[in-house]
Amino acid sequence: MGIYDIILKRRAEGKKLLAVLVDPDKASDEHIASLADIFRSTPPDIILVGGSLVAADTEAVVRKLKSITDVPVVLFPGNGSQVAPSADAMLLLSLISGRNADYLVGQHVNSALQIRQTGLETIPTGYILIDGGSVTSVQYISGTMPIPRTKTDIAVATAVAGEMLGLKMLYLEAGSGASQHVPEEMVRAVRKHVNIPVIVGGGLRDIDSVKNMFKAGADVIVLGTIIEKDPYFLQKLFGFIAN
Ligand code: 1GP
Repeated sequence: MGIYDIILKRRAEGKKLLAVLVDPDKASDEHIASLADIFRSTPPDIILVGGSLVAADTEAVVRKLKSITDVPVVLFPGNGSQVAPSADAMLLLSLISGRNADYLVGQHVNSALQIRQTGLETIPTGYILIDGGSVTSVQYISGTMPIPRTKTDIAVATAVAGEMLGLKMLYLEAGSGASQHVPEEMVRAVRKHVNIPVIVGGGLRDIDSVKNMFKAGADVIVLGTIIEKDPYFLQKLFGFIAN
């Protein structure tokens, strides 16, 4: 079963998914060893690998992760150079909140044939950047303006357009390390208007926020910075989920 089908199946069963984002530039051997330790008892559902600006060899990092865990590894590429054949799937992200043709379709054209040769499962995903209270790497690198936090109607219209265009998932992103996560009200409104899975990430660093995002209708939550700082946060979160 492909990764997208797993996500749909879990959703049909009323389950939520947790994804941990690994930035290849921060994936030191020490960090991967601590992830290996934690994933033995509290594995996330998905590992995302990628970043807006990556210097490290993504394929090498994917291989290391595959050697320490059976958790599916899904590419979350900041651009067309982050294709790693050893991954299980790739989010084919189109930055639909922006008006920069390069991130809407240009990077995809550059890497399409290479991706096809790898045989990777691709999951077309509408990437929607929401103002997270500070300028994030993705905003700067993509040269796009995020949707203002108060403009729920624009977020909804963008999400509906993405669904109508045939995208299979939506990713509401405040940006890695954002000072504020995506507003719950916005997640709730988007959830109400679309049927495809909704991923939410950026600036989530406490249990209540994760809980509230799931309650608002997120199907998948992405945690990056908090796990880099405190990998054992996953255990605390599992404790909460178990209770
Ligand atoms: C970034 O949504 C992810 O693309 C994760 O964000 O690093 O803030 O958890 P954080």
